[in-house]
Amino acid sequence: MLRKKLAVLLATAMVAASIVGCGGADQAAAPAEEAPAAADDAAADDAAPAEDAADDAAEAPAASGDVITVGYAQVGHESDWRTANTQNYQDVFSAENGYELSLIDCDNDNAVQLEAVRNFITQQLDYIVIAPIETAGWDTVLQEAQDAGIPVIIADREIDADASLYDAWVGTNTKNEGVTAGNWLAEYLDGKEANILIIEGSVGASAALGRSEGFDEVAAQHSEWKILDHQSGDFTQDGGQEVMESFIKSYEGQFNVVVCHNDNEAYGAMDAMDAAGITYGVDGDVIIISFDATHDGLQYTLDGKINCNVECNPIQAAVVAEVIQKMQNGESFEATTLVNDEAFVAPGIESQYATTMTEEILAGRAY
Ligand code: GZL
Ligand code: ZN
Repeated sequence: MLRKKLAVLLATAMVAASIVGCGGADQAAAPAEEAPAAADDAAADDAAPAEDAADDAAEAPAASGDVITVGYAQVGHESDWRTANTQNYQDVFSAENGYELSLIDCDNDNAVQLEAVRNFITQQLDYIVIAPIETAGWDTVLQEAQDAGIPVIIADREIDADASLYDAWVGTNTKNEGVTAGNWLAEYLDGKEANILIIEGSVGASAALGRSEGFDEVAAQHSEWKILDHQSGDFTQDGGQEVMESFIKSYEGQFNVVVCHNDNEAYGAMDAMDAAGITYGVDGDVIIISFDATHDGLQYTLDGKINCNVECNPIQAAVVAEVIQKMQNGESFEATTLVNDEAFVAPGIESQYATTMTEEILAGRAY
């Protein structure tokens, strides 16, 4: 894995900062080429008195071991997965662990998320973590954070921005999740026809784009498969139900596979199929594939209602905290860290791509 050159720059900047005393760790984390700017600022302030510089340096949390302030621009509260991810950040970035966490629930609204990040910059937080609602539109605000000398970690999802504009990435490979779902379906169908409906995640979200890309790649290898339709359910239960209701109107009796990009959409789809008297799961007419493998999603998988559930691990905060600690200490850190996933299938199904669910597995799950 690439070791970020920032560590060297950081160490240099830390020295520069302690001499220039340009304030908190965020300045100290600025790459070396930024440090002279801070020096210029001091010069511009008519050579701020020496004691101010010393005070500023003392304030640098790195020096005094003070609280590390972290801003987390969270996607929203759209799903059980998101709830587990938020709780995990609150558990890890706690006061007793030496942090002050500002977690902003951006309610799946891209404009709100950009504003939250800009507020973190204004507040001069030490670190900014972003779980991007959409992949696009990040270059400008990331440049602003970099100009302010605040390290940025992209978490959970991916963005379409040059990697030089942020400092680290921690998340899951959602394309692989889509490939796993497709490979499992091919193994399960064993050459039988599939007429597939897909309830996608939020429009523009890398998790939705990745799962679609991976599944489509496998689907393209199977001429006996047909994707009848696909529509976004926005990663919510209501969205899953609404999309499934419209699919039933258009395709009743024509489909035998429903792919839901997360568990909450699957719960909505099951409600819609129940209302229409359509059976699903291992003993039903329709195969359900879901993603996330949250607790309730795995309960449905254990009960045979969901045939295959591909995990996407929301427990990522400790990995992010480790990167922040390394940045704080001027150590080299992983630029990219993948959080691992696996897949689960209903009892009675044996698969080379997934683990057959048991009560013990469910009891042992962290979320
Ligand atoms: C995946 C994550 C997705 C989950 C959904 O990494 O971003 O967002 O699959 C959540 O449940 O809403
Ligand atoms: Zn095939």
